[in-house]
Amino acid sequence: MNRTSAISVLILVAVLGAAAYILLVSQQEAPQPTQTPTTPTTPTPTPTPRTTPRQETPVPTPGRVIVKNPKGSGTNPNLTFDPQTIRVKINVNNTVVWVNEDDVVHAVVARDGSFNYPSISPGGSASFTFNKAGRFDYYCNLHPWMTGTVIVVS
Ligand SMILES: [Cu+2]
Repeated sequence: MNRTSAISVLILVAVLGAAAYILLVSQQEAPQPTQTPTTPTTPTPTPTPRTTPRQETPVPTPGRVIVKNPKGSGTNPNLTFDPQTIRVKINVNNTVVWVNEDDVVHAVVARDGSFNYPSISPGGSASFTFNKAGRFDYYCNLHPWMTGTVIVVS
C-alpha cells in the first residue's frame, strides 16, 4: 500500500465516520412524535364519603299522652276528661297519664276493669300503659258525667 492509497483510506474512513455521525445525529433530532394534547385533567370531584354510619331505626320508647281533669270538672257536668277520646299506639305513645288539675279528688275507672285509680288527689296523677289493642272506656265514679275513651292500636 503506497502513501496515496493510505491517505485515501483515511479520508474514506473519515468521510464514512462523518456520514455515520450525521446520520446518527439526524435520527436523534428526528421530530418526536407529537404528543396528543392532553386536555388538562379537571379533577373530578370525588364524592365525599358519608362518614356518618347508617343509623339504626331507634326503637321507639313508650311515649306519654296526658289527659287532664279540668278545674271545675268535679262540679260542672259540662266538664270532663280533656281530651275526652285519645288514640294511642303500642310502643309509641301507649302510656296515658291522667293529671288532676281540679281541686277535688277524681277517679279513673275502666269500664272493663283494665285499670282503676279510685283516688287521684288534686295536683296528682295516675298513669297506665296500654299493651293490648282495643277500645277502653272509662269514667270517674265520683262524677259520673266524666267519661273518656282510649283507643289503642298496635
Ligand atoms: Cu271526678
